[in-house]
Amino acid sequence: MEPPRPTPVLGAMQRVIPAPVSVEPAAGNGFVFTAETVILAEPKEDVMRVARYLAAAIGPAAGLRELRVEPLTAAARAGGVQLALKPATPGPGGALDESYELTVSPERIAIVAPQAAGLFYGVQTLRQLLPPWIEYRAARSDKARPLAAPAGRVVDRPRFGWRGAMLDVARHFFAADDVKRYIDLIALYKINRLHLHLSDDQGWRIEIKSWPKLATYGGSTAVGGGAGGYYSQEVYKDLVAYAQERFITIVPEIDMPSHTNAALASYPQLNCDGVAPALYTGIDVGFSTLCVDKPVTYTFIDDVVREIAAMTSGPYYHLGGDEVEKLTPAQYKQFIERVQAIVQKHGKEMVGWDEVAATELLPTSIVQHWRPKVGESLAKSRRIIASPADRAYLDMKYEPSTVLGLNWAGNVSVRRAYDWDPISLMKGVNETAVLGVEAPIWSETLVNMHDVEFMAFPRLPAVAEVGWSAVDRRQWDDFARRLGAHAPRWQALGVNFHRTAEIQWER
Ligand code: TNX
Repeated sequence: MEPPRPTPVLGAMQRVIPAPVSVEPAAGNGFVFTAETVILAEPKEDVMRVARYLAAAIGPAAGLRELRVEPLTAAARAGGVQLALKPATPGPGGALDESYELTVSPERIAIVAPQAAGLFYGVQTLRQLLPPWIEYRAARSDKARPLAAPAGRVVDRPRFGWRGAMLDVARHFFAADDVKRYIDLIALYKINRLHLHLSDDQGWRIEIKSWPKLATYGGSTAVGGGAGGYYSQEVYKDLVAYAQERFITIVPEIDMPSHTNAALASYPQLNCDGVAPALYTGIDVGFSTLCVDKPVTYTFIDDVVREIAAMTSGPYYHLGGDEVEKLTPAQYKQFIERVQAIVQKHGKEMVGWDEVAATELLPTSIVQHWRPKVGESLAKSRRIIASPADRAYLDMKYEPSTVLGLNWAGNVSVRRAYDWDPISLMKGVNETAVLGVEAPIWSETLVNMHDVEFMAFPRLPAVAEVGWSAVDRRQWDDFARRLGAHAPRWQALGVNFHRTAEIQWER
């Protein structure tokens, strides 16, 4: 028996965030899911993984519990939801090709991409084409619900290879399940890096087996004096794998030489005077520093980098390097260059906040621009991520009346978070040096995921589009309209988003 035809979701093709390269809605019926619908995937492990992700994401909503996944063979090319690879054209410098094409017709849904990553992004677009109720847990019953995707074609590829989010798990600790939820939410917007700020004055959040007190003592509190916490190595590895399955690379950061009170409190020998300070639960910055003249400091750093590098599948390691008030410029320079060599020795590419641009960097090292003013040293940097605080810091208040957040870089409305371009904003910087963008969330004022979500939504999708979409596809009024249409989906996902008056929210 034919299932009842659902009312088509008007304009679903027009709501995709980040804006694709091209979207062509087609006249007539779209694809209707039935009990017979199968996912046909090229029989390769990473493609099958995307297929299983898709099956789990939409199958239950369609009342199919799990859509069946079968190998895509020539004979099977007739119908279903197809995930297929096509020959890749290698990008400059062997860059990963994250493009995809998605075609929806009454006969089939086809996602074609050169790499599994592109198939995953095609799946995220497909998810956005489907009605928001698929995201409700309650929709995951065994009652069949009519589900359809609108007909049309999407051709898409990202502008930048680095589309990041950052979570400060040091000022307040967020447990692994919270981080997984954040990973799931950012994946919907095709973010592909999650930078974890794993240590700061107020807490050390990752188990280091050779220096166990870092986590057990240094991780025992948080801003305001709460309980703190840390990830065991098993839990961290599981997070890395969970992110990787969603094509997100974890970028671990252990901030140094400053922002290190938690480490200094855990081990007296890391202090120049050999005396451990008390744990710190305030929100000042710049006051702490590792003892850069002691050999033990570099033994400590080598151990930390080695253990973290061994657990991190991605190529990056972030050494922080920001807001150092207790060292001379010469001491700072020597320190960063020495730690950079340690990072390189352990096979990772160094990332540092923009202060590191004043040192001698290796060609592979990456500078993360954060201070709104662009300094001369940034202009000569060869690899740059744009996180200008007055645009991309999602811990800034939206407006003066926002209760959560800080405002040292001003208020960041959704429009401010959206209406900028990394290349024209960082004047004097070589265009080809810009790897992409990242939206950090610092957690001095954020105590749980409810708070984090309030700051991230709706600004995270705004920065995601800055990172993904071509300049000529980005226009504020159009974005604001698309964004308003995402409210029912966030509601279904249980996202605590800020209903800012800048946007007309769809109900
Ligand atoms: C500046 S951004 C900091 C952080 C704070 C943040 C608050 C950066 C490299 N340093 O230590 O948490 O401002 O917005």
